[in-house]
Amino acid sequence: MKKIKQLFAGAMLTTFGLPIAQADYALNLMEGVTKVSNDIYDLHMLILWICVFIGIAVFGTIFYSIYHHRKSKGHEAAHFHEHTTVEIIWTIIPTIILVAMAIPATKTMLELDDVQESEMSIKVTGKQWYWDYQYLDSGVHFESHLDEISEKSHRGHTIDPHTVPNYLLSVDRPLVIPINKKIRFVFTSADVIHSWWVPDLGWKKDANPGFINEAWTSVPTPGVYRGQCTELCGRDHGFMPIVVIAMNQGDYDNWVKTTLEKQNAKPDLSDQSHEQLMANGSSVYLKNCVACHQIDGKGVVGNYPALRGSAKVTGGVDPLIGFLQAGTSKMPSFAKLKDNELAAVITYIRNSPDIGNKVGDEIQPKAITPVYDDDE
Ligand SMILES: [Cu+2]
Repeated sequence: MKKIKQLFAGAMLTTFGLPIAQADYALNLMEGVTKVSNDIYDLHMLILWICVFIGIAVFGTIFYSIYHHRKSKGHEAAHFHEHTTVEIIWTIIPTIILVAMAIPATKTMLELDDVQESEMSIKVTGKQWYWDYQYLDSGVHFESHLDEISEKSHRGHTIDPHTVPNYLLSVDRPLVIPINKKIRFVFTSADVIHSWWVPDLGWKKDANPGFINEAWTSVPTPGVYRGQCTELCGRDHGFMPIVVIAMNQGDYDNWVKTTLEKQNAKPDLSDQSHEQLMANGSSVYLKNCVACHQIDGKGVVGNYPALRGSAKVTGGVDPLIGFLQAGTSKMPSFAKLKDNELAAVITYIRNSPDIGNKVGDEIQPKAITPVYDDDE
């Protein structure tokens, strides 16, 4: 089996240049790391082998009959209609096979859906175009965006994607979970339908606006598990990957502690240099603005206005701050950004050569006057 896999992988690589075929799952489903994913894999193999057996039995009989009872040998077709015994047999046997397949399938489905006795819960909200993770027990709450280098590579076309590690499968902030703990996920969406899928966990779940879906996992081995939003309809679902890091309970507890400390710390509102503001602003822009206004600030004609040369962007600072904090019917409010992030991104869009603006100023965090309170 391994040899066939290698041959297949080699053929895919030389014929189509597809390095993905080298992965272990090129020829079959991957087994995943959780008990549920292993059960799904076993179920899949069981059904597959039943199908293979039926296929061989049915086609074997057909080919044998055609060959051995051919006309040139002097055989003649039988002329009979209806045969009660045969009809009963070909009804009963498939029924037994179907029931035999339904039993393990139902067992696995029930196991998949059983979120009872979960030890912790994480709320996952799909947003255009990132994931929002809220740990309902500890209060940890953050957004998880496509990593900057993948973002720059796929939008700017200046970085060769082949040089980007885990291209389009890396995020700035991964979802961290403890191993050997039953974790319940609740899924919803703030805008359109998304679909949360990490193959190693064995399942995927739709995140629908206005609905809550549930799923659970318990990962036995520490590691990094990658996945993607697999919703089809919509522009950028392919650019909101998922990274799950499973770690020992002790490491996880430390992570929660440091994350909460950072999360609750007051933002640094001291003055920053132009370079600092521009670097931070670029990072904020890539996470929050680039999907609509594009990496070159030209926007999308008819849909998203250009920032390049825009009077609103290069004009008065206070109206621009107010506009970003308030949002419009077409653009969400960015009051969620901390004052230092807002100051940096405003500096960036007014001064970045990539965006095509050069006002020659810098906006310091202190200049941000809150329209809405920063705190949620
Ligand atoms: Cu999505």
